[in-house]
Amino acid sequence: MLYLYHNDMSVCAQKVRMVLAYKDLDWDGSNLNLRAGEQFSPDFLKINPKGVVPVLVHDGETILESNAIVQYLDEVFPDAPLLPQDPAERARARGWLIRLDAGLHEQVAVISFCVAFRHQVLQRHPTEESLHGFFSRIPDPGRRAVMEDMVTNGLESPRLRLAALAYGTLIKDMAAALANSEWLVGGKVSLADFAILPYSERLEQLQLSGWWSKYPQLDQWLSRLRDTQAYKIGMGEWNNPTYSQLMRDSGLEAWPKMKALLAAQ
Ligand SMILES: N[C@@H](CCC(=O)N[C@@H](CS)C(=O)NCC(=O)O)C(=O)O
Repeated sequence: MLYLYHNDMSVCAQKVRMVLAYKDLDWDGSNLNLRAGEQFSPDFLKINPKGVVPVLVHDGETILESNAIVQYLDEVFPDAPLLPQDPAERARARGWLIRLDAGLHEQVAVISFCVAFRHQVLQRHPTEESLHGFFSRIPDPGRRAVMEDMVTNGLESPRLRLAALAYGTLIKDMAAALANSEWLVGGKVSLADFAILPYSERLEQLQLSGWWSKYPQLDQWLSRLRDTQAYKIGMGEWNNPTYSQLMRDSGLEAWPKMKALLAAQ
């Protein structure tokens, strides 16, 4: 009944899997290998012409966009609601989701690729011809240009500084929201927490948690969420150790540069 096209380590798929788990919903799915370019296969492009995961198929409806998917799930399966009742709090929770679409999602990709994932691409495509073939399969020219920059320039990409600055702002806003509250919005876990969690965990996997060392409430929030079944089922069980190892090793190597990027704010 619920079918998810996803990827084990994709931040937006992690968010959807946690919501499915929180609501105790049964689902089936395909875990696409994004490095092998399965998202650009003709069959998948028919499902999502953008060539990205996640995609949810439910009762014949195809739902694109992870933030639309989680809100759809919350409406169609209202047990264990994940948006607050109070309209102002609902609006604030949605504000955290919008923030991802308004840039943060792209910034996490920049940081992940410039620090770690570019190494996977370079390893898979050791010759210039093969690398060119990889870039040319990306259908959208804007996305192709960003990928070329991240893979080619890595830590020297000018995009990296902008991504670090965006994260600097996010961290300050999270610290303020969590100063006197266990959750980002209201007195209970919500879509806001499950949406932002993968973007914080990713930084930790990339050894960047030093960016929020002066805000212990962020670590406390992270461990509170890691104690939930939703996290354990939706994220923990899908952790890909090869990716984690790469993020740890390349993150440690990149830390002096990454620390300086944020310190320069
Ligand atoms: N706005 C989209 C973004 C989807 C997206 O960028 N997904 C990534 C994984 S997190 C992807 O499929 N990337 C494919 C690629 O890198 O080619 C959403 O929230 O669903």
